[in-house]
Amino acid sequence: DIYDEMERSYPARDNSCTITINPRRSSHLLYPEEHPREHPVAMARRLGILPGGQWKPLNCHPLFNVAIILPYRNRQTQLTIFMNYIHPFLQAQNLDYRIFVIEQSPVREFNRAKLFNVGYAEATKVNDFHCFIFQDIDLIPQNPDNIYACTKMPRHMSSSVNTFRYNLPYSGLFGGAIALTRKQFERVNGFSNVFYGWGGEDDDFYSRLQSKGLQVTRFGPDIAQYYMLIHNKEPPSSARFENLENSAKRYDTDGISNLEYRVLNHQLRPLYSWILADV
Ligand code: NGS
Repeated sequence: DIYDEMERSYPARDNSCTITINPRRSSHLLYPEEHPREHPVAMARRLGILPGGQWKPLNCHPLFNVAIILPYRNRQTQLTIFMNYIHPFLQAQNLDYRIFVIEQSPVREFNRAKLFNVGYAEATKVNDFHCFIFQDIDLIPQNPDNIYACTKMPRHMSSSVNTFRYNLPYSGLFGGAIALTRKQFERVNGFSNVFYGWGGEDDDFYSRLQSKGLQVTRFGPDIAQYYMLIHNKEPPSSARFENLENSAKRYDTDGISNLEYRVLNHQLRPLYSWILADV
């Protein structure tokens, strides 16, 4: 039972929100690109979302407290599609959540992993989040039972993606969308900061989990289904294999322990908290 694997953020009490997990229910969402888009201000008002993309249920006590961290640069259309889709999805799960978009300033190659670390650090400054979801904005969860909260072990949430014909390409894949408690994340010193350019940072993170004996959880392929928004592939970085070869030497010294960045700008936008960072 999936529910037994969940790690609650708040103790159960009278009038705790219930979340019914039904493994047979799968909404096969097709073409989220074609869903109607609403103005962010109108959407926030209609759905009762607070500035900075925060929401929690008011008629029951939520069980899960989650920060959703999205690394970002230059993908406005995808961001719009993602936000239109994800708020109703998260509200249906009765989560106490807040969405952070961490945008990398121009010029240097994209550093997905370091942006996750920045998201963790900035989110932690504003609230004592119990659970973190780190995910790419091109991934749309298709099954409403794929609960956006943490499990007893770190969870690979996007193990069943349409572009891989809903198969896991390799057993150590830990990219796309993942969920970790703050404790689990801190235990491995977060992500490595050295992976500029595409590829390898997720493999490095997986090796960090293994080095601490943290087994990875995955829900079944029916539940873990994602639709990937179409975009051009990034050219892989040439440094990624070299960085991976000496991963183990950097576990304790490279991560949230030595994280350095500058916040250039930040705004509480209607559907998310926006942070522009120089990393
Ligand atoms: C591996 C990459 C990972 C990446 C995975 C899936 O080869 O970072 O492919 O990529 N590792 C290295 O490059 C060392 S995907 O097919 O989704 O674009 O996540």
